[in-house]
Amino acid sequence: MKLFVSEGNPHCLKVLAALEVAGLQCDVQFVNHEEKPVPFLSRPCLPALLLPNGQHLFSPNAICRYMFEVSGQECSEACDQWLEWEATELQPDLLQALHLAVLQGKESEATQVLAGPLSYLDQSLTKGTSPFLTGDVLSLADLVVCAALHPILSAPSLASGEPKSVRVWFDRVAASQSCVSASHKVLQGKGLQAMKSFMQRQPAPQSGQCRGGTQPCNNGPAEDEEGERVVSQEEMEAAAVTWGKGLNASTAATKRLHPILPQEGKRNILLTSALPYVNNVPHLGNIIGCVLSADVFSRYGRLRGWNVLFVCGTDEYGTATENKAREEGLTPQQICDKYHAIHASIYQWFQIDFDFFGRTTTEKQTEIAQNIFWRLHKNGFLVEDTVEQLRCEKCQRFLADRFVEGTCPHCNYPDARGDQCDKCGRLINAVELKAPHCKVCGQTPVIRSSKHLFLDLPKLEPQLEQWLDKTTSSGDWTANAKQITRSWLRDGLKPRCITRDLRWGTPVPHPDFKEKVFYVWFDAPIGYVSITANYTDKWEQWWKNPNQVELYNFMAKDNVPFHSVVFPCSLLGAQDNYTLVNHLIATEYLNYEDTKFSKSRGVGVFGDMAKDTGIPSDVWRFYLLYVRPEGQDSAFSWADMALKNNSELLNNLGNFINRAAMFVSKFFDGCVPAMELLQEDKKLLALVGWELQQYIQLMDKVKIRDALKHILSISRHGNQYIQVNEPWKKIKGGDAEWQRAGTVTGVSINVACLLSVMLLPYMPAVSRTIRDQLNAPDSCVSAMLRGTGAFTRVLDAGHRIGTVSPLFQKLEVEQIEALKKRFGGQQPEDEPAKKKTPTQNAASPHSAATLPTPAMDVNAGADPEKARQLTQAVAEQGEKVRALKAQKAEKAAITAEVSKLLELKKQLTLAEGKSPEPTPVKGKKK
Ligand code: B3M
Ligand code: ZN
Repeated sequence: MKLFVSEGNPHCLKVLAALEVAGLQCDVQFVNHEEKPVPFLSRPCLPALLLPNGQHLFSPNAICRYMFEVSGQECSEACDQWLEWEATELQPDLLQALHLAVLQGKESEATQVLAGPLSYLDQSLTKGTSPFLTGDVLSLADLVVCAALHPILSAPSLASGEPKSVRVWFDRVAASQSCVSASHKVLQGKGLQAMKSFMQRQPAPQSGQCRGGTQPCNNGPAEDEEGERVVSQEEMEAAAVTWGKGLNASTAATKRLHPILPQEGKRNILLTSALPYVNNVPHLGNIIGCVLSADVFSRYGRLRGWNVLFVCGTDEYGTATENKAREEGLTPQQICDKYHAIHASIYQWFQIDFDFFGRTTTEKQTEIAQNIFWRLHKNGFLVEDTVEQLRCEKCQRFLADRFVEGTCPHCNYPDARGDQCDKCGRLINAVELKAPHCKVCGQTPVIRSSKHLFLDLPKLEPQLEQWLDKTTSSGDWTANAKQITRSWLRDGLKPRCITRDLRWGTPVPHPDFKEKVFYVWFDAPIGYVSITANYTDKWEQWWKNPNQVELYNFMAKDNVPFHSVVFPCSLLGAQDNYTLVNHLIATEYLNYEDTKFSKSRGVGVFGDMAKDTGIPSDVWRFYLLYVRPEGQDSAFSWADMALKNNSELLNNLGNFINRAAMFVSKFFDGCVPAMELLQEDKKLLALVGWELQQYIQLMDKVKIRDALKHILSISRHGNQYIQVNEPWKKIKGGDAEWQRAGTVTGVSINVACLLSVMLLPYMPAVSRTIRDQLNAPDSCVSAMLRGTGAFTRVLDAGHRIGTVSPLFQKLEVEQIEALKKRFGGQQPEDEPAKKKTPTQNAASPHSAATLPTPAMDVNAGADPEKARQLTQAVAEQGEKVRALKAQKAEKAAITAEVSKLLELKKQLTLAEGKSPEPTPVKGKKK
């Protein structure tokens, strides 16, 4: 007997456990996931058992059962039933849960998926009196079910919500020698991560979503053997009908008129992005975490026809600003002015389309913050207390928040800040820090007392919980936002100090606290309100209008508790009918390559440097959104950025749009040809329509990264459609063929138009360029994303398109290497040790020392206009070559055109100011 298993394959756990319990002699062989040990099966199928008679078993439960029987142990009817349940009920949910947890990092969603089967298990366990599933002794049923649940229930990040009876039973079974050793062999102590490569080979379990009832059912696509979605006849016909309807003139785009105010009968969306600290230059992680994500959603919302107001601004008060002022020898106000302008220009470059970008150091801020303060005071939600505070005798000041660092009292992280620990995320009272030291001079501070005011969170807790229950169930809160909030409440709320012994802040108006200012985290969220008030006098229509307004807050996860607990408590306690957050959207962290962004070490790309890379703003946006830390930390990687640019933007999306447009301009004199749909065209319409609907469903739920993938799927479908239908060949055929070429071209150019709309939130400039090239009416923008979304014909036969040119440029390896080096934190050796300031960075694009490759030397002999023309010529020539090859033309003819193409490419390289590729040495004389 021989058992084939593979590492990280969860189905192998149970067979190994069963083997051990059965005590059989068996040769166990670990093979890789692709191995096909069962000769007559065309797909890999593990585990598999080779029987002495040469036959194979390859259903995991059948293997277990066989082993038990051979060893002479009975498998009762009850046991059989459990095996049946495990295979048909538990497994589908389990696979979905593993997919969510292992590949998508969506742990709380994974737990939700399993709620149904676990409660069934719970009922069975609590109904009976015996400790095991089928009686008083451990049976095969226990082994199989326990092994199946093992990866999930033994993962610390996942196990928590399961019923108690299940936990007790599981711990009992999992502790058995057979389970322990099976788990060790398969998971190697790596837990969930051990299963990653196995899970990546499994088809995404989509239809399973409809079973549990907790997830929206998306009529998960049926797939054929190649994994392509099967489109039904009805779907195709429906898609063709939608297509035929064409543009509805009534959906003309509405212009944005300021001030934007809530409107009766509309979805009124107030959208905020966390207010970036003014004391530094934001890095890519900051940008994707708040402003960029919020920008994409607000652009999308406007396309959907919602009435959106998007506000943001710089967060200017606090110790961090005072620190920076000291560092740069400026006043805090000068620092704010300087960095506010830097922030504004960075966001402008990234095309962040705020309705208003304000700041927190304004009169309105003082007015509104003090008003909220007095209301809290009057309503009895502020309490006075004497506080032990750290004071640095050397610096002669109280060390609030960021002036002190030490070891976290909760998790022992050595670099905890005075107010929060970056490692465990918990809030800290500076005096609780172990081994504290002054950040300015390094001395150990002493403890002194001072009188302060506290927001009485315990008193507000019942109201808060009631509101949270409602808002988190009706709104879209990201899983991390809910989880962080829950853990805050679980730990119990304590009064929070809202005053500080500082100068740079909103003054506390109470006469007993004249020398103090508000704590930044009391003050900053009020900035959303005051910034809106600086935008319009009618700000209360947004902020004191919870019935008509939906509030979305975008932020990175470390900001969550202030937006879900502290700020809502301030507003609830003010009792002034404030609009509270409905949807709290928090990202995880973005790392830089395999480390963290660090201004001081010069590691990572900061907002002001992105434009110096020569990579267009839209491409930056695309890549950041492609790796948006949605549900899980992610990383920025130069190599990956180049890869995604070259494969997804250039070869997939850009190629499709450019081909479609080139066909119109070359084969049909720039006019969209007549279209007569055949089955194949309708199939494409249905496929595209489905992707569009997925996109809308995901975007409505702010799954920005996931939605982007559906745009790329559309162009992939489009490329395939062109490839199969070969319009460049048919154009040369008889009437019928010529007409086919027309239909395929006409459908494709309309798909391109749809893509321009779907792309708009992500890549606004590219979207605009496509629409210009297609000469598409503005009304198409508002037409296709309304309601459930409709892919309809917007460019009719006879429509004249504009001038076509390529949309994207290749990112070359050497260019990327140079950038990677430049932002990798090492200083070039011959770089004089200049004092670095954020605006005048040592690694400026014009300093030759940091630009070792000629590819980046953009100034030498570059001629942008010529380059543009040549780019077009290269594209056309490339198309010609492709067409010749496709026609299987004579070799000599192809070679001639290929050498023209190479010559054009060479000229292009020169016009771009790069040096041409080195000539290959092989076979040539020197
Ligand atoms: N400035 C923290 C941050 O940028 C803080 C956000 C305030 S939002 C009201 O991460
Ligand atoms: Zn000091």
